[in-house]
Amino acid sequence: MSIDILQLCPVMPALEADLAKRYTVHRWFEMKDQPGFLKFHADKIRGVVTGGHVGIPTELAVQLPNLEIISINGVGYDKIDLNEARKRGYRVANTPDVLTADVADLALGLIIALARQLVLADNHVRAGNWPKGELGLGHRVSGRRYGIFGLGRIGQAIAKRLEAFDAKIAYSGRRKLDVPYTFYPDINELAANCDVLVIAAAASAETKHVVNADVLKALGPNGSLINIARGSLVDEVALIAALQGGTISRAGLDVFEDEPRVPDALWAMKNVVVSPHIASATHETRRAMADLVLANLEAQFSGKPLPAAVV
Ligand code: 8YV
Repeated sequence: MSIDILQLCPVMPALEADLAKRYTVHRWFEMKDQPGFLKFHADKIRGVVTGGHVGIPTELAVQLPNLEIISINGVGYDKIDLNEARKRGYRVANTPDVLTADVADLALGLIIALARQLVLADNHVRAGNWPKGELGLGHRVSGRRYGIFGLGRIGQAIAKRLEAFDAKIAYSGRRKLDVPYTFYPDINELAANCDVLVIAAAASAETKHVVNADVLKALGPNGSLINIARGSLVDEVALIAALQGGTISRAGLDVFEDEPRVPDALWAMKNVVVSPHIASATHETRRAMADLVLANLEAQFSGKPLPAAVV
């Protein structure tokens, strides 16, 4: 008998096809009558497939009495109530490691795009402005001071790439690690001692708005902020004020507090580069993530250990 899966958000077409081959998939995000679906089919659902940026609202999870596994197409599990999972005894699995390189690559992309004005330069040429005027000078990427908040798998991959740019690397995190970078226990100190502050920590109650007005002040008028982690780590209102008032110089952002809403004030600024949460969005990585999503489901339904269990 086919196993019923609830899919909470779109995933790459190849994963959609693979899921459809193996399971009966119910597409929650396209349903016109979600309460009606739950009334008649909630007890059939044994698995949920969702994105890291979507997770599952607890009020939905509690309505799935036979849920066995939430398989996340992503590494972040901040939008999932792990206590509820432990209490109810269903599993939560994610896709770590396979996306680390891509996310680190995008961090470097944003760093370079911002300092070297790549987006403005592209617009300048496309608008036919090259013969008419100067773009203005950018800033050097190599040899500068970089502060990484969160030196986990992704933070370390960013540091490794920055080493090739002769960067002076410092970091903050839960604890000092055995790495050749300067450790600052406090993010304010990290911000005060770097030119580019890179946010690479997981979202949690502890890290919510960890980048606030004080941290931005410490980063200072020549400082840049890069965020490839989660929007919730940065107080967006404080960030907009800091960019508008010259408290910091620039920001490169792949994630936002209320996605997919990007505040107009951010779009309007030339010293900001934005991307639509694409850090893991390559064919290669999304295929590897898809394989892990499938492997986690497969393991659960055949009683084997999960390849990437969170709970
Ligand atoms: C994805 C992510 O954008 O891994 C995560 O936690 O946020 C991203 O990789 C998303 O989860 C795709 O579904």
